[in-house]
Amino acid sequence: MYKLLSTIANMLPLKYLPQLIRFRLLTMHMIYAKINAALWLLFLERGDGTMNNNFQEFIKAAAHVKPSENQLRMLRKTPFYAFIHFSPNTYTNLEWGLGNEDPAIFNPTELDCDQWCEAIKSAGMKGAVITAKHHDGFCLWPSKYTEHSIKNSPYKNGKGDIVREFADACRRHGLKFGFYLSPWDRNSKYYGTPEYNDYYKNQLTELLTGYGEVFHIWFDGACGEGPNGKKQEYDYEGYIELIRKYQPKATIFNDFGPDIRWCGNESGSARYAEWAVVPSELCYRCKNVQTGAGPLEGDLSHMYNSDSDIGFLSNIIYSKGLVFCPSEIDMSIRPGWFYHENEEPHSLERLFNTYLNSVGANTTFNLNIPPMPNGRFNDKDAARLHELGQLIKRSFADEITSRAKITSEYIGDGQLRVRFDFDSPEKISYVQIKERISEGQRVETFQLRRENNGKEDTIYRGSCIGSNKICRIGVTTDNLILHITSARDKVELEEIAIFA
Ligand code: FUL
Repeated sequence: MYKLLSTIANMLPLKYLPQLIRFRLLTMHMIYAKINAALWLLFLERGDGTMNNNFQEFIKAAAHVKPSENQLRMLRKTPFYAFIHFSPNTYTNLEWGLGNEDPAIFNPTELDCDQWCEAIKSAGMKGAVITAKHHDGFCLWPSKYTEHSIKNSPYKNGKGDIVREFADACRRHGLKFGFYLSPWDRNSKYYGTPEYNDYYKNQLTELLTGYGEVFHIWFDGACGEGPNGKKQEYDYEGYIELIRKYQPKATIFNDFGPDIRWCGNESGSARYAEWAVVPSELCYRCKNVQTGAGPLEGDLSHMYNSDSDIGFLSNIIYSKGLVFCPSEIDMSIRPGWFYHENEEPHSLERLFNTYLNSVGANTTFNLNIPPMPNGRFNDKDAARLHELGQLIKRSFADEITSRAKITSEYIGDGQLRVRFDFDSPEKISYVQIKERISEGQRVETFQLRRENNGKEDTIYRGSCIGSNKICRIGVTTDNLILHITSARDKVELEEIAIFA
């Protein structure tokens, strides 16, 4: 249609030039203004001549992009879990080992995985992921494929297996067990050659088949040089295939999916809107592309998967198709991932805020606690975890939702108002909202309001909700209105909970 209008415009006599220029400027403006572009979609035609998806159809399809069972389980049952970084770095004070460390330095004389699990549980976490191998290539289990492992350390005279001790302890304490197997390996002589992928897969198989059920498997994108100065081309597809074969219930973390993606920083900074429905080209390890291409022809290569706005409507309309891939916020309780004596744990406030901005913002939270050289968590870290768990419990202990009279009203499909009326003013500290994420993520924007003498004040403005949104408000009021101001399709809420 646009081409047709252009052709007609070009045929007009010169006296129509001013109108023609105005028409061209107007259309150019419309085409390049992403946000307003939707209005023109019905009139646009693709370069290859095929008609664009109808805008409404695409947005509706976006609203129905659904999580896999594994993703849903992770978001609903295990959104908060621990990371444990333990390796020769713990003894050399490094963050990235060189790969030539002598296994003899690794000697946790008081290793206590039960202490780890108790501390992890006290924070309310439901699982834990251990660095079975970090970039230095040292294995915390006696892998038969390398000598650079615990079997050549003094720990239990070379008879130890910390992955096993930890997996067993997790089970004793009702925690889910996961591991991180770094693809970057600064020790392996195979690194930088095709044999390395076999080496890596052999190690992966040992971990996938020898330690019971695994809930989460973590590999990062770090790809530096190995001992021979070469970089490796990782066979991620092959790694993922192995995991699906041996641990079909595990979620897989990688920068670009397939199941959980990186949030883009390691400091626990959550972003304004953390969509789980994102363009497939930015999360290209997710193979389950659930929509057709967006209605506008365009290119998202200027974005990185860690950009905060990758799920925004203004971007997804240029996508090649959408996938479901929530992000994970990973940070350490201390500045380093590994233990360094001169560091202190972060404040309770910072950790609690990160919890609200991750578990309470449609992402998962992977919080690292580094064991000390003796193999125990530092008492300060254990105490901080306990305080965090207590604060979370206290904050969400006093639910007052049932004291309210609740009325609700849909305004079309995309807008919804739910009103809570209390008999007398109540102190409200938090409002927790959950979309029925099993059916997709839909809410674009919402507000919390209160009515005062017939006038409504907005007390909280939010963007997406997704699996869980915690709004910290701190007001005293006898009424509260949740107004979903825009959504991609009919809003389906699973829960709204109000806490004093
Ligand atoms: C990164 C690694 O380079 C860091 O050492 C750490 O393990 C972090 C969780 O992932 O990619």
